[in-house]
Amino acid sequence: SKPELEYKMEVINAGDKATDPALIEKALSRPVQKTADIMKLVLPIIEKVKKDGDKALLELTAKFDGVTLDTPVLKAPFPEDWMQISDDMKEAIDISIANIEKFHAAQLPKEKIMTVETAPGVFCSRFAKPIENVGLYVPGGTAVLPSTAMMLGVPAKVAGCKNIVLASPPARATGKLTPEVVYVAHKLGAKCIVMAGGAQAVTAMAYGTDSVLKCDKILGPGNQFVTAAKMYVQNDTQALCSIDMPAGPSEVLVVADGNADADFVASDLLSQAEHGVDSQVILIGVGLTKAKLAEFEAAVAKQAAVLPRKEIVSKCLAHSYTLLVDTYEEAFKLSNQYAPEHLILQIDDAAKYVPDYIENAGSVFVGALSPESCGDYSSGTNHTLPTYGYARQYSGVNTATFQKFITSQDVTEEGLKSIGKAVMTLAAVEGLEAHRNAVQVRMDKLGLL
Ligand code: HSO
Ligand code: ZN
Repeated sequence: SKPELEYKMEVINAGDKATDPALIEKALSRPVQKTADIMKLVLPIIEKVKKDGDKALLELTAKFDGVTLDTPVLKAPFPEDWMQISDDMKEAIDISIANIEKFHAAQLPKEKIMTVETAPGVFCSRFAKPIENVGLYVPGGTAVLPSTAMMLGVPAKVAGCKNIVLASPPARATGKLTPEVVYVAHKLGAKCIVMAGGAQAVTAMAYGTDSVLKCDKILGPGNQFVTAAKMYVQNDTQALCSIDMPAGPSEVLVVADGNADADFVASDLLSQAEHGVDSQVILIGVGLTKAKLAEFEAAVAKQAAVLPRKEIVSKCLAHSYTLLVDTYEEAFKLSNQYAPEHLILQIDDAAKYVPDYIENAGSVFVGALSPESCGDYSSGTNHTLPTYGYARQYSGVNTATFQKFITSQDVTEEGLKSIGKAVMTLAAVEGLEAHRNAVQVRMDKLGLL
């Protein structure tokens, strides 16, 4: 018989008076990613798709996904029989899209153009324009991920992107795309779905092929091959393509105190752990008694044992940590240091700490009744968030992710009087006489000098 699975997280004392800071450091460190090795495998794929376009896509989809297609692209309007889903599923998607749309529409600039008179007669403005062509990668394989299609597609639609292209590999068993993903694409008004995965899909969208529109920005999570290909095309001026952010394994940090419901805490830890063996799960316990900690641990073991993905969960928990601290301040200090993708607060008066105590996090889940699952699917916030500590400098996907902000200025005669001398003085010190002269000629003609 199989050995019993274990569902245990290592416990570390991590308050300000902790005796071993190295242990805390270890608990909060992420595994090193080896991009160089992956790049060796990905480069030939990129070269092949750049050279042979559609033909290469078809070959690679046959090789990696075991599906033989006539054309690599499914064009809108999408055939009904490719999006057969239950009414319940439709309703779930419709509700979620509506909420995501509301939240992302509220992020649009309030006015068409924002103008500030910085000095008398100097009018500086800023306005937003959508990125024209965007490529959204929706992973396939064993997972079905319509939520990813929603989280990337809805803000793109709200921002007003002209062409939304999706890419997702067809399922080995059916030779077709996930019907839920096709339904979402239909609701988004997507132009087409590239039926390919991995680096080949990213390459096709970055450079374009006969049937795939070249995209200006490529977004979406994926395995190491997808990430490597995104990094490559972002750095290739020939592709002239940007990406959303570097992606690593998903992660959660739960802060829980003695009054937290052990079943709720356990359920949040496990919903992260089931994502994958490399998922990062951290629990920070604030002022827990021994008995309360034991209650948390028992709830984790009990819920985990009946999960379909318990093998994954067990492996994930084996490299996960519970950090014990005495105060909320200590908890937030550690959390800000870790910069989690998801931060869940199951503490008294959780709302009181938002936003003042939070410096680094992708998205925050406030209070006992706000599980990460709500944000993963239906509440309206985006689930494409910075991982790997990038929450220190990156935001999650939002409406501005799909926009450029363009500035403009309108300088009047009064404006030249205001700043002309400063401009000429700075141009002179930089030795840029033509710059200085561009102001001088104008001021001369106006009789300002
Ligand atoms: N928690 C994942 C998103 C997701 N969860 C998709 C379920 N489906 C990363 O934020
Ligand atoms: Zn999730």
